[in-house]
Amino acid sequence: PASLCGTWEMISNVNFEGYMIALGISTYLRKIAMKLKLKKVIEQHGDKYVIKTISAFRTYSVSIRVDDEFEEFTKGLDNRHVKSLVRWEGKKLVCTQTGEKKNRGWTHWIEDGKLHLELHCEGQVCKQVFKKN
Ligand code: RET
Repeated sequence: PASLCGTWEMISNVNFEGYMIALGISTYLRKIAMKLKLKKVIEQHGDKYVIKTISAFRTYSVSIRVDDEFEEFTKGLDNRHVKSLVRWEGKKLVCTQTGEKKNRGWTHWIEDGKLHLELHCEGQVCKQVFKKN
């Protein structure tokens, strides 16, 4: 399957606000976050992926091993501790984040040469698309 690796620039962002509200992110932080042009840098080192969400304001980085549950602290986002498990479901890289918030996780996949990311929490779904830099 097409590789997720590379540097990606956000071209669309639908319902980021709803997702952030579901996470309990403050109005103040949401206003800042909504204005950001996000970049994703995804690297693979052996069986490890590093996914960086980069903005001028704040950067969030996570290292994952597929099929290997880990403790994630969502530092600078909603600052929660979750148990995260990332798996391949066909061509999609799917993460479930178990913790205080129900139905929390994300899915990354490539479609038409673009990186698609769906973020969900409780009943909210945010859809972001990135083009290759
Ligand atoms: C920003 C700015 C500060 C407020 C919020 C942010 C959101 C970050 C998100 C990151 C998602 C990361 C994923 C990583 C996958 O491994 C932009 C840092 C809320 C939603 C899906």
